[in-house]
Formats: sequence, C-alpha cells, structure tokens
Amino acid sequence: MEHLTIASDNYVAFTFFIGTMAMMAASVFFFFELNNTSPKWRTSVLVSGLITFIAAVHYYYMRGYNLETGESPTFFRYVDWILTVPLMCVEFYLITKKAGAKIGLLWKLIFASLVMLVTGYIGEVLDPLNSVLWGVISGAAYFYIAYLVWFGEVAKLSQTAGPLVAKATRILAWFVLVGWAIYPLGYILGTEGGLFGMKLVADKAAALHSMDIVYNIADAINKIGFGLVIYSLSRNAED
Ligand SMILES: *C/C=C(C)/C=C/C=C(C)/C=C/C1=C(C)CCCC1(C)C
Repeated sequence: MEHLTIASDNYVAFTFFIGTMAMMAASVFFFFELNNTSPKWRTSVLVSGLITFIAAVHYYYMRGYNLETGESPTFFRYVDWILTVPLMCVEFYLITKKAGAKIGLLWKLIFASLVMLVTGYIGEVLDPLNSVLWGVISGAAYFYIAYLVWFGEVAKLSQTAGPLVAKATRILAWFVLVGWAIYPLGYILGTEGGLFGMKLVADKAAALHSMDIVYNIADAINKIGFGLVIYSLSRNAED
C-alpha cells in the first residue's frame, strides 16, 4: 500500500490534502462566527460555511480517490460544483434581497448555474466528441451569470443597497469573471473534442494532473475568498 502515502514530490495529492484542510478550517471559522454575526447577515455567513463545508467533504473524498487511483476525480468535482455554485448564487440573492431582489432572480441564477454545469458535464464526460457544442451552451449560461452580476439585476440592486453592498457585489463579480474562468480553461484544455483537445500537449496525463493543481488552488480562492468577502461585509455593514 505504498502508493497510499503522499510522496514528497506528489503535488497533486498534496494540494488535495491542503485543500481539504483549508476548506475544513474555513467552515469551522464561518460556523463559529455565526454567534458574533448580526441576525441580518447570519444566513449569508451560514451559506459561506455551507459552501466550504460541502467542498471539505468532497475534498476529503477526492484526496483519497486521487491517492488510490492516481486519477482526476472529475465526477466528484462536478458533484461538488452542482451543490456549491448554486449556493454562491444564493449569496448574490441574499445580499441584494434587502434592496428588493425578488425570488425570481434567485431562480434565474440557480437555473443558469445548473445549465452551465450539466451541459459542461455532458461535454466533458458523456459526449466529449461534441464538447465544443456543449462548451458553448455552458459558456452562454456562464456569461449570463456574469452579465447579471456585472450589469444586470444583481448589479443594479446592489447599487441601491448602499456603498458597502455595492462594493462587496463588485468584488464577488470579479470572482465570477476571473476566478471562475479557470474552469472553462481547464475544460478547453482537457476534453477530447474540445478546442485544443490536449493536442497542444504531448503528455496528456501530466497535463490533466497540472489541471488538478490549478483547480485545487482556484477552488480554495473561489470558495474561501468568496465567503470572506461576505464575512467582511457582515462585519462592516450596519444592521
Ligand atoms: C467552487 C466551484 C466553482 C466556483 C466552480 C465553477 C465552475 C464553472 C464556472 C464551470 C464552468 C464551465 C464552463 C463555463 C464551460 C465549460 C464547462 C464548465 C462546467 C467547466
């Protein structure tokens, strides 16, 4: 069972390990801080903790999966995303709700995120030969979310919710535009029928492993960082 310990040069396994730890620590932090959070912001901070907690459980599993098989846990990444990305959409709804966001906005965001992830999974795993088509549909849903948070309803409502909410929404919008863009890049690089389909790289297995490292770092920034923006809003905004 030699391969079940992390070799000191196994950076993929190492980032899965440290990702697990970081997500766990962040969850404990958000959950324990709930007691010090004003009731108005409590649900938002709770959702931050749920996002990192769901990720922690997946990372714990993916860490073991990767160590035992040496493979990329693509399926479990998507299970994680399909739970955590809609919850990030819930965060946008919760912070603009005080400025009058309607439940319809929440459903639009959740629906777009589900379209983005389901079509992405089809293109990456089930129908990779048509991954360009699926990637375009997924990308359209992604841009729709980016549009809503940069210029659409979310952006407009946040402007009327006071400068702190407007500022936090703008930072979260940067997460969506830049932080989330890592994932489609990995898709383009990794899928058979994708734009590049790994034809650019000689060693496909090594390339997929470096994608895992990039995803692991991106996830930590996108999930913990996102939660910390909400947390700091909950500290600074008046009740
Ligand atoms: C914590 C996990 C996050 C924030 C995951 C986000 C995932 C995406 C924004 C994925 C987007 C994709 C596309 C826009 C096109 C290709 C397929 C996907 C699913 C990788």
